[in-house]
Amino acid sequence: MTPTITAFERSPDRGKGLARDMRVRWALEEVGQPYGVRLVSFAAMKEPAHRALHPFGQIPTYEEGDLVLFESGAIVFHIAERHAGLFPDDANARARAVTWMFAALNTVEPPIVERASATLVERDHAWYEERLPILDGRVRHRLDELSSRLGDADWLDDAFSAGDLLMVTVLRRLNGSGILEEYPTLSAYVARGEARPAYQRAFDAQLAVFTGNPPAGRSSHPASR
Ligand SMILES: N[C@@H](CCC(=O)N[C@@H](CS)C(=O)NCC(=O)O)C(=O)O
Repeated sequence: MTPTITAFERSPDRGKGLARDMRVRWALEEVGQPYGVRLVSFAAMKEPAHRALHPFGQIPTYEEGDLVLFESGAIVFHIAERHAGLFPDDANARARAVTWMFAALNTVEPPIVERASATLVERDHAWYEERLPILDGRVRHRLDELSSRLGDADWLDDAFSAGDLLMVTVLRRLNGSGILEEYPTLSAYVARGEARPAYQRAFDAQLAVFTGNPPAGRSSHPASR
């Protein structure tokens, strides 16, 4: 059954791969699963019809028959469980991949999102200039630790996994901050993720929503709510 995901009708990042449907698109592309996309406006996301799918009124969601999921991490986990390509076969290696998924979303993403939110909505406050270096410091702290662990490896635990997929998308949220560039090994890690054909297909599909030129082969439905 072809799943349908939701994505921004008009993404604030102008379709540059930062909205979290990118994670889901990338995962689906990695495993070769075709998917449909229903685009939603900011207003529609807060309507009851969308909240029935996503209690917090956000994207992405994932519908597959009777199954409705929200939370990008849970959706990627579901895709990785149902298809080959995102989890290693070995049970312990798979458990470590899951650990990296949680680390990406629970340990690395929070300071990055906190910083990004501050730059968007706290700029006009008198204390912003004092707060930003504190937030930068929290991000750097995590990147110091992550780059130490990654070392010269290509991926976090041997082969590319759903853990890397989420970590790369999380680190990409630093685009424009200049911080990631301070970490050459992490920058190279993100570039490796971005160079994967599946990533590129997902990126092109997300960007096409913004430009209005969907690539061939995608079934992209207009917003219905
Ligand atoms: N933890 C959620 C976060 C979802 C989220 O923040 N979605 C954003 C787009 S990337 C959104 O819908 N923002 C609009 C809003 O919150 O009104 C996930 O990973 O799926």
